[in-house]
Amino acid sequence: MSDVIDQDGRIRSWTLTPSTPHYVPPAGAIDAHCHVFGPQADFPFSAKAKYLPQDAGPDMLFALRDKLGFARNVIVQASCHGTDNAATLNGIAKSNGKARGVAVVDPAISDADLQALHEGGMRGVRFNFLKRLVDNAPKDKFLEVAGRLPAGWHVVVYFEADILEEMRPFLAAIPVPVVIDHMGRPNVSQGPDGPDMKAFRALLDSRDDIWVKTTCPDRLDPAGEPYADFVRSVAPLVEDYQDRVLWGTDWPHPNMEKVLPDDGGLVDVIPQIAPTVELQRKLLITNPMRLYWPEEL
Ligand code: 0GY
Repeated sequence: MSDVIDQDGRIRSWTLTPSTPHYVPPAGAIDAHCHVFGPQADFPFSAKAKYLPQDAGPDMLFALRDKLGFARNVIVQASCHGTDNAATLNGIAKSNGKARGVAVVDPAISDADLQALHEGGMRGVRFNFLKRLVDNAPKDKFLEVAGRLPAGWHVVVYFEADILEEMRPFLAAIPVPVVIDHMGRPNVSQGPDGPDMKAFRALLDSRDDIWVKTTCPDRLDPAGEPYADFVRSVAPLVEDYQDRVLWGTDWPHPNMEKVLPDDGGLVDVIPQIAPTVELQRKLLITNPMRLYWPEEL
């Protein structure tokens, strides 16, 4: 048994000792991509889960939020919970209005159940195309449900750079705003003008309501801190698409158990990809508020 695997074989993919970041986020900053796992006694994992993590519930998430200097969270339903959004809804409910969420749904979900998710604080659905995380990604059914989402919702799409070209017609057909997770996972070692970033910019240029999470240096830059390749590839993107970028910790970092990212170190990447106060305000407050708390603007 290793330090990160418990006696039931459940994995811990987050550090127990995150550093306090040097960078202090502006008041009201939003961690716009994080998850909760369980607690499994109340919210068991899906029978189809591709990984089985240890509990990382809302109390832990909110303690980290406070330690890192954030005010709110956007909790994205993790694939290990399948299409039962109860754990994510529980996190939102426990947040005192400081969290909203993105659901994962069976495309056959009823309109009434979508509305119930809205009332529980969900503001979008996520379509996951990573074969290591989900068995099926039925584009036709995804488009059908995307056409009947509650007003103001968006679609979050998770895919990797090698399928960007084949994703284009599908992404073009989504009838609501689109948010791309982790920039579609480009190879950041190619730099800001490399083929992956070029292709991703072409996608952003194809419609003005595609947003992007400039997240996951830990996943995208295997060299680790200070994530130099990530910074040099992503800073120009934040500058050029400054009204459509979001940022998040990705805590509890599903499937990252081999190298546990230091969450404080991730926060310290922010001023490197968004070097001005104005860019930081957009990235951490204005942009996520527009998607998740528009009624407060
Ligand atoms: C992420 C990335 C991953 C996992 C999930 O829902 C999930 O299980 O999103 C991953 O393994 O790349 O955004 O958390």
